[in-house]
Amino acid sequence: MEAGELRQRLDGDNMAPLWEVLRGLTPREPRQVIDPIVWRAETIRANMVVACESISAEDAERRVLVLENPRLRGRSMATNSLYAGIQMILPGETAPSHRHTASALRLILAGEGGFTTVDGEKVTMAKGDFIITPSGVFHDHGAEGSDAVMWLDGLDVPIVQLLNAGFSADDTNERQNLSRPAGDSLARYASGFVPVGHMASTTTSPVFHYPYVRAKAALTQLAQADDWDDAVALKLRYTDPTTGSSPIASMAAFLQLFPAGFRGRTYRETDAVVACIVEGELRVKIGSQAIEVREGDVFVIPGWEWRSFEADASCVLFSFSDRSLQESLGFWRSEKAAT
Ligand code: 1HN
Repeated sequence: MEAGELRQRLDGDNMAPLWEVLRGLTPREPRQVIDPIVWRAETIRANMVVACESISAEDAERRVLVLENPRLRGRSMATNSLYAGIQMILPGETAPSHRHTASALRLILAGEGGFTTVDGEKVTMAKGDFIITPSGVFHDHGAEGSDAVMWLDGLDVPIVQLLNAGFSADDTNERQNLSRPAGDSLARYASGFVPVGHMASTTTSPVFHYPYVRAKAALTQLAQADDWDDAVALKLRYTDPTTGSSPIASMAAFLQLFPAGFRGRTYRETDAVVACIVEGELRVKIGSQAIEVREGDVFVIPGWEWRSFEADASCVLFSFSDRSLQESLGFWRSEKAAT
């Protein structure tokens, strides 16, 4: 039977010839299916000001500007596997308590007096803090000081969608009742101890607040060791201190220090990355594009695309990706360019 005729015959029976699509299903290497992109801090803030005039946090449930990759518009995706957005809460507002299957991670960008309550424990947010909301736990946010509070949200929404395994529910109260004192989980699980009898979870960290003061002290101390990687400089991975694994199974998050004068080697990794400058400035080469990024800029590096970093002054970079998921599946690969 002629190819077109066969295809048509099979089509009617919900079948298709594999030999016409095999190479597409198993490419020789990952193809570029998303674009590199930068969302500038000024643009984010300017649009957020207008959004704040247009809707309250209560009415919006979450007042968030979704960061969409130009190749994935309308799908709430920064990369194929990651959702990213910028959220703002004005003084006195509440983002009401709810829960869902998707896990969230947050990098606090601006404002004092913000808080999030995760599973009954309230956390005060400070700039540079990393906070997680594990799958299925109630979380609400608010701002109790005089500042508007803004942060970067990262969620594994596209992964949950792919698996079609998502549930969600609203809480009975706008704000959760507090069931544990502030600082409880940090003291309990991130002070070099775990409570006797604690059984480590394989999926989420019992610690959900990673204060920037602690992270910055670690970076500053480790910078003195001078053992920079030639591509990623000093790159640290956030962990569940009770297991050493990623705090969230589906997403990995990193904090990275580039020393003044760093000229990084070109490399590539299979995970697409969402990154945000915490302090300083960076020149990033992504494929043939060169971009300069400053504090508060958010950018995407497509998976398996060649990239390199250069810093004239010291720079702190936050990033997250699906690397932990890829690693758990045995998919993750990296490669440095020949020098
Ligand atoms: C969500 O619950 C939050 O809790 C932020 O702050 C962004 C994006 C998609 C779905 C749920 C939040 C979200 C979200």
